[in-house]
Amino acid sequence: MRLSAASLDGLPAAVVRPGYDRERATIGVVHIGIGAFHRAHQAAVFDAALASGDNRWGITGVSLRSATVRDQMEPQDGLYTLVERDGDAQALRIIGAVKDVLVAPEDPGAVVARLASPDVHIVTLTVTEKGYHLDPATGTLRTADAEIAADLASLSAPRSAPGFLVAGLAQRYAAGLPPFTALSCDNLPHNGARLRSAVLAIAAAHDPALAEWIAAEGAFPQTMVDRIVPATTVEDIAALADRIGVEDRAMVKTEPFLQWVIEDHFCGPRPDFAALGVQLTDDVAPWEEAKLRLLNGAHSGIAYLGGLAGIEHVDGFVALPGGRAFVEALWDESAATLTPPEGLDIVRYRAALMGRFANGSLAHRTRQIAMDGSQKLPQRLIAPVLARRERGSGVEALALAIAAWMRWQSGVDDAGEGFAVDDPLAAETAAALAGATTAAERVAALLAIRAIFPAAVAQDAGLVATLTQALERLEEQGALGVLGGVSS
Ligand code: CS2
Repeated sequence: MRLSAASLDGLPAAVVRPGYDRERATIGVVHIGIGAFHRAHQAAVFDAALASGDNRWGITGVSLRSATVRDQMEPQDGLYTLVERDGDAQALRIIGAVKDVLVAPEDPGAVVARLASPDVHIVTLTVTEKGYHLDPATGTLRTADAEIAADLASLSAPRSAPGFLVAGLAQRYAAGLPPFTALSCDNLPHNGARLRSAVLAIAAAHDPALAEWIAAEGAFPQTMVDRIVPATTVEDIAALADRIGVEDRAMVKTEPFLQWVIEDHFCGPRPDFAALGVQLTDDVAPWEEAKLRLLNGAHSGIAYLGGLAGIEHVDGFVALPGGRAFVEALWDESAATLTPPEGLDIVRYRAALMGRFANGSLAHRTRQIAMDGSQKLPQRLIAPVLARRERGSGVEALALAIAAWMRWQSGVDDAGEGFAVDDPLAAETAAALAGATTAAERVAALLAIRAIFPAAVAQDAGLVATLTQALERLEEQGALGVLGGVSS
């Protein structure tokens, strides 16, 4: 039997159920990119808004590519279990906020119509870094990407996330409705500003008056989102079924921690975010920078070093003395580049982060984090490297993380096992490496990829030497050998 509205009553008493009438909830949110992260993060917050008695925040989820999530959720009436794991402890809560899921390629017009609904006030996005089609190093729109080229030519059947937003906003404009607030919830630097510029570029290509209206009336607040959400496995689904007596193919597993910081700039209604534990602030940038450089920066270092060494999960990496020492050393370097916002104590933040990484019940795969490194490196690792070089400070740990990414691009791990490099720029990194025969040549060839590395990196001879040395050591000793020598 599947989880559904009909099976809710039979669940064990310990499972928390939606404490509100789902039928009365109207759809005030459209979420683009309904993967596990949204279901574990923003949807849990909107679900709490509904439970508080504000029935405006039901969600339409949109998948831009496959029908998988719709096919998992529809037979379950949109219900799914949020499994919060902390060591041996586990809390189970059924989320009822998602009212329906639309698969964009099946019916793009239905998505646009939903975006133009007068009830919709907020559009959230988790389409991953590459879903914005921006040059990772500079943030400029990649107009040659097929989806963007298509949306620039016509919006009759949009394909990209920003294209859908423009089509929905165009219908609202024509109907005399106000725009919605668009909330990027991806780990991009200045995510609101980057989304806004992509939307304005596409809008301007179709109708300058529309672009002006969006620029003047719309809102694209910057956000920082944080919750570790490993991909669900078949074992997770089987274990939950044993526990609750029904099968839930849309379940998500996560940690107890959840943080959402939003720039206080909306152009329409919103839930009482502060009452829901969301931080509203005038300046998200310092929160975002701290999170990207400490949490995500360490994650990427762990992903490539751990991946090369054949370490499957994040907790396994930080259980190694050399692994933990590497993370601390990277944090020492990156933390010195931050201006922490009021209310963020970096020492406590680091200690809490290490505890989150060590959570052994999450099984967060290094391979999952290793995906799309070209899109992640600039804000996580390259930005703090450049900030330190400007001050003449050392970058040993950060350079080791970048060198591990470089070695990862070869598609062979330390045991000689081949794997596919899962990255939108994989063809470019492979082409760069093809003619290079030494570590120095490999570093030079990869640093020449301008979409990832600003010219300042290749021009810094000292930095190039540090990266080359790190890559040589990884090639000679393997990641475990190098980590064995790291102490903090
Ligand atoms: C991770 C993030 O996969 C990755 O790149 O670094 O998804 C990370 O788990 C989240 O940003 C945590 O908030």
